[in-house]
Amino acid sequence: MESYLVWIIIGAAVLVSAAVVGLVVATRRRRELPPAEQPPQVGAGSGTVVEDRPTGDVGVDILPTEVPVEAPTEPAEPALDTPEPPRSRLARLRRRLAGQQNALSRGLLALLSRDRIDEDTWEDFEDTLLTSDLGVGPTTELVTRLRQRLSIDGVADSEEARRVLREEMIALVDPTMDRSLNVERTGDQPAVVMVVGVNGTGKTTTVGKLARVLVAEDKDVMLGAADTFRAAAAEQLATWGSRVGVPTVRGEEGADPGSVAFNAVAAGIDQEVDVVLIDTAGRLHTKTGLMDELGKVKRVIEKKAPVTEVLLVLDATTGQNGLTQARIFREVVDVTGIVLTKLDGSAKGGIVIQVQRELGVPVKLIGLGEGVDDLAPFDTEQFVDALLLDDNG
Ligand SMILES: Nc1nc2c(ncn2[C@@H]2O[C@H](COP(=O)(O)OP(=O)(O)OP(=O)(O)O)[C@@H](O)[C@H]2O)c(=O)[nH]1
Ligand SMILES: [Mg+2]
Repeated sequence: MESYLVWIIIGAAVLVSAAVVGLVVATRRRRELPPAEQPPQVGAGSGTVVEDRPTGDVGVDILPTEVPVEAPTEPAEPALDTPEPPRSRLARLRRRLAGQQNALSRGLLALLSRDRIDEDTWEDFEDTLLTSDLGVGPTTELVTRLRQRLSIDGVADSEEARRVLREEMIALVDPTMDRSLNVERTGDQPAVVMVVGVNGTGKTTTVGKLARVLVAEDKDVMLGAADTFRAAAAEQLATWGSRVGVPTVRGEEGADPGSVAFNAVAAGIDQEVDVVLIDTAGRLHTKTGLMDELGKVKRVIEKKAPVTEVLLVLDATTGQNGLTQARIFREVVDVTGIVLTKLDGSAKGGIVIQVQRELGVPVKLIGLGEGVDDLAPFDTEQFVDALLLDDNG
């Protein structure tokens, strides 16, 4: 009986000491823990974070009318070399489209090299157009027009057929569309270009290359890093900035994109630049939809100056997917021009025609590679010529 009591006492002692040890460890841990995570704060100046407003729910109406803006990060060293002129850029497009032996070009050549075009040939041709991302509507239209013209006039030779085809392709791409960029200063306000698109399409790269083109045209340019999804995004843009010799306004990772864009435009007005280029995110931290956020960024900017151009960047290699994205973006930000990137890759040129049809918005710029000069203004005739290029072209 006594030993039973002894065991009870020992057991109780063990329990009490375990509880005490547990308590001590827990208290220590709590002391070591960092303070609970704060909501990301809004930067009110370039490169700075001023803890005055929470990010998650920044409404357009609570933005201050005047935000103190610090001097943007000055580029480390200005670009000294001169950008490649557009004409030779387009010559490179010709080579690249030809180099990849794209299906459209080959299909067209096959068609043109026949002496007589029979039903099977037309069908093959139609298939080729469809697999080149031309889309059903434009394909049917093109084939119908060609059949009409070639049967009425007869095909004298393949040169003649090529000429007719060239004309019809140009008509499809539509040379009447205004492809100029609205990048002129008006009064005391800079032009503001917003660059939008899903992640990875080439927005940041396009902003960098475009800045270089504008600098070459003697324009003063300011960049705004409104992609605050990750710190590396602002860094990537600032690197482009220093590469081409223009300043970049940025906020901290997680800062409110609208606020950074607003600050960039404010700095652009203060410093009397000609063009402010705003890079935006393809993804977000907050639960707000990307589209809502972009609409908000645009409205916030417009408290300072009108957005003169909204460029939607689409990766040409994504085909149909890109079209779906385009439709969604058009709804919220009133896209004024398309930048079709990665045309140097496995892209099929027909997407140019389809995307313009779909949106009623012209392709204004094309991306031809990752280099600084790999952006060219879109030129209908040159583009069609590049598509129709044969090995001797
Ligand atoms: N081949 C080729 N690559 C390109 C072109 N444009 C952009 N890229 C590459 O595509 C990748 C993504 O480009 P980014 O400019 O970072 O794309 P982004 O849209 O800003 O991406 P997020 O910031 O993540 O939304 C990079 O590796 C670029 O070098 C192009 O015209 N041709
Ligand atoms: Mg980017």
